[in-house]
Amino acid sequence: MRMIICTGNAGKLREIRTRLPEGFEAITLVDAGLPADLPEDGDTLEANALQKARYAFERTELPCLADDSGLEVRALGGRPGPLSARYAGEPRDDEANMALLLRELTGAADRAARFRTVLAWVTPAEARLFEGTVEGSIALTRRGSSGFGYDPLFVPTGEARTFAEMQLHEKQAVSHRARAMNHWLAYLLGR
Ligand code: ITT
Repeated sequence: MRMIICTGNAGKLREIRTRLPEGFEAITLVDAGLPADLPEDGDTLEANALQKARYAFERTELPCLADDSGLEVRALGGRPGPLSARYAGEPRDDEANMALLLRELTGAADRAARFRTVLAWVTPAEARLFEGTVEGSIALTRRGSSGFGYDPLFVPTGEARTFAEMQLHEKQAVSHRARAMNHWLAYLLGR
């Protein structure tokens, strides 16, 4: 099946690509002649994921998979959530986002957080959403150099290491994105 992975984020692209089964030919937004940074002006991960997948589908008529993800920190009332990419403002900057998060949690006893991914799958036949979450906590300092985004700060429950201290396959065993992909794949392959 030829499809588009509707993300401009190289880290997401890699994680999604490595989980695609045989027979899937996934092209990028740029391969499809579309902008890498698609509009996302919704208030929720669901709205943003659908907006990105629909944008690409309406212009290509190819099956489109889009991912919107957010970090929900309990002591911050669920922020930054859908605003995770631009938490510290424009231009988007992972380092500035992590610095702001550490600043906001200075002295916080409760560092619990959850990563959530919503995948939108839009085809000529349907539009569907699939969700995956992972519970964890925010480390006191950045640790590790693999992964992307907030990975140096996110420690999944039951682990001592951050996602950025893990190998890709270890992150994929528990991550929000991998779990959302499991639901998508079960739906697609189980039919
Ligand atoms: P697209 O919209 O092009 O897919 P994006 O980076 O804008 O890419 P989001 O709007 O979903 O994606 O932004 C989510 C933010 O959370 C952004 O800063 C990401 O780098 C970060 N993020 C998403 N998944 C992550 C993960 O698995 N580990 C660490 N950070 C992640």
